Amino acid sequence: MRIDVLTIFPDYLAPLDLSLPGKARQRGLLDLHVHDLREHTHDRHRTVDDTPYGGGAGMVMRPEPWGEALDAVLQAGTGDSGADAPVLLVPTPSGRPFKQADAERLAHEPWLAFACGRYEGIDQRVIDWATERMRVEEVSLGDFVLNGGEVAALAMIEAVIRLLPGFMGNPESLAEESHGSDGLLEYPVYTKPALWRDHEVPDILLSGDHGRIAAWRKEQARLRTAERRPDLLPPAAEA
Ligand code: 6GU
Repeated sequence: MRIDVLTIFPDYLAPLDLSLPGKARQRGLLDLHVHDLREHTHDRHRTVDDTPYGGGAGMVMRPEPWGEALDAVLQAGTGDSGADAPVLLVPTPSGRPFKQADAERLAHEPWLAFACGRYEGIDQRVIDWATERMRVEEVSLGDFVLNGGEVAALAMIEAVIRLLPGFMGNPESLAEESHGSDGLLEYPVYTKPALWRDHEVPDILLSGDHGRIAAWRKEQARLRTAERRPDLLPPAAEA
């Protein structure tokens, strides 16, 4: 998979050189290109923002550097990804929620690009122009505000690339996890020792009875989901 990231802070993406993503890059599973948006400015101060039309607080990212940067990405990536355009993800708190199902769907794409905005956002015409040329998705991590799209892009990239075939050492660990196929949160987990600081591992897990253990885990997942994320539970049957 090819991934392009456009940002004014390329260093924010440095963690993708580490650990599993780093290995995936070395092994050629992930072809990552991080681009500095300021390379596509032409004034002495390398200005990427300006005041909003209509007034108001904050600054808006100017469209021209974005247009040039996206043109360069389209030119560079066409060919070696096998696609003629990436799916463009625009992280923004005003996007629709990014879910595990999105990560699973995007993991099948040959080419993704992330447009990381700062300040009050990117001039909407950049999104509108891009929509005429590629699939564009404005997506959010949740109902809170970050300073820019970089940390969100990092999170989304990790969510996608860990699903690539061959990425994980132990693909079975993908089978049972929160937001997985049953839609519930993960049950609590324990390891040795069986007694630690007066806290015991639940007896059932030491019983060797795999049927009862599976039933207990399912119930724990349901209880935890009801407590923390009741919105994820299937609707209760009508009486
Ligand atoms: Cl995707 N971007 C920003 N800037 N803030 C966020 C977010 C994204 N998701 C939650 N907060």
